[in-house]
Amino acid sequence: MDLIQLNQQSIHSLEPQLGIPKYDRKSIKTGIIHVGVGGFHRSHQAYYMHQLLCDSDNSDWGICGIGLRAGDQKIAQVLKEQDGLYTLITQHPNGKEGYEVIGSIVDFIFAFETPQIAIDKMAHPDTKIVSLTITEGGYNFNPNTGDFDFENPEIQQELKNHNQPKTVFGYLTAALRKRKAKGTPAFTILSCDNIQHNGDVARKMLLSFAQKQDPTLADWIANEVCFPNSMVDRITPVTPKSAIEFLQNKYSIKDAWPIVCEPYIQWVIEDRFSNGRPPLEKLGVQFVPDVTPYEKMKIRLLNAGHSTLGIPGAVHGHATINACMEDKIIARFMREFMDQEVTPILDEVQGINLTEYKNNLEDRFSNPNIKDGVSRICSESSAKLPKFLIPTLLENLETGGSIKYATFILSVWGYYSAKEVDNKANEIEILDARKEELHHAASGFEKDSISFLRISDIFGDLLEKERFVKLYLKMSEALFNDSDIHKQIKLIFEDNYTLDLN
Ligand code: CS2
Repeated sequence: MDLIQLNQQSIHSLEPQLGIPKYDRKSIKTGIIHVGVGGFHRSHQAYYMHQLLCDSDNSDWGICGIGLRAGDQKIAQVLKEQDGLYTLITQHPNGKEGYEVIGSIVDFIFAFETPQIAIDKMAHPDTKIVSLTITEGGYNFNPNTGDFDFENPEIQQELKNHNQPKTVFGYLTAALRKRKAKGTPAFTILSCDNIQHNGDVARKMLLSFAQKQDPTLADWIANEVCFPNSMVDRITPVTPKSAIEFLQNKYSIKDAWPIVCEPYIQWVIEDRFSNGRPPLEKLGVQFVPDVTPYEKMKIRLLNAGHSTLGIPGAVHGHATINACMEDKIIARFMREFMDQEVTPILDEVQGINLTEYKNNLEDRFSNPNIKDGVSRICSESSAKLPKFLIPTLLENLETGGSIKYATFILSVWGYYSAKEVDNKANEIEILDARKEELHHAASGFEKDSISFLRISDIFGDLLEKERFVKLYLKMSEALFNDSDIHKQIKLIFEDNYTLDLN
């Protein structure tokens, strides 16, 4: 059978089992510009907007994606060939699957090649919101001090050349400068990254940059642009080849980049917008005055929970998060970490029973049809752990709480960075912008046992916390002698280490 190339023209000839956009995509305005159209954006925000667009009252809220980086070329090409359309495949734990063609991304600009078009689009009066999924690293802060990193050569270039932006900061200031000059109201900047106080961080970073580049503009941004904090959630693994093949074999559709995700979805946003917002509450999105307790709960339990499975799981030789959950010892390790180290430092979250939330996380991580790669979870740990895990450790050091689970993760991370192979001598796929530096520092363990902890912008002043350093050294020594993860975790359950220390 001939394959049907997924695009606007072919959409009506697709199988009836497949949901297709029930709105006239040509009449949609792009009220949202999104920077960072990755898998997560396509399973989460673009899915919400797709649902919203089914109601013709909301036709101002289509999305125009923007790709700033050279690496965005592939998505630019795919979305161009497919007129922004792609299939969202929802995988339920019981094997049920949902297929829906998402139509909310009605335009895409590969800004890396055409920066001025992107600036003009952001500056257009139709643009009401610029949303971001640029990853933890994209905010360009020093993870230890939280200050903007002016050393970054791209930032230095942008500071001099206002009209040749490279990073999101150059684009946002260029577009906002234009809006200010023309008297167009400011847009909202809506961060959708897994960073606590993501809106506040976006604001602080943009204002630091703008202040250096153009102080009058910085004042205008400070007064006119809202940066709501938000908590986002939907597990979205890297698209497996099998998903592409499945669509071809079962539905005869040629979709070069479908997205696979879990059924669970959540979005909690502070209701502070500069220039209007879509009525997302109709879809169950929660608008709250303060998102802090929600984001802290999610980042410290879900995201850190992922790392507490993935890092030991990688060394043990597991490929997926569901395999880590099937491993009773690693799964129990994660739950103990959540119960003993995270739960005590969380504030009460209105309407949420934490035990149920954690049970639900276990179910989500166990979903056998998501097959979330351990390599995705461990990717960019150098940016993730300072946000997801180390703050929990610091809070417990402060209050005298348990630190053994979080400390063990940092020890295993050091071991993993030094050896780069699992216990079966297979190479571990490590995706981290700082891989070399991590490897170099961690490999020094035998000569200088705290060499890894000396990466100060990751570990901050942990090196000065005696209780932590003693435990880290014992755990690391044990691991470097015998990297049997199960054996080492059992020692922790038996309280071997802490008894020793007191
Ligand atoms: C994961 C997240 O990459 C990670 O560290 O924990 O991508 C996670 O899957 C999402 O935040 C789920 O909402």
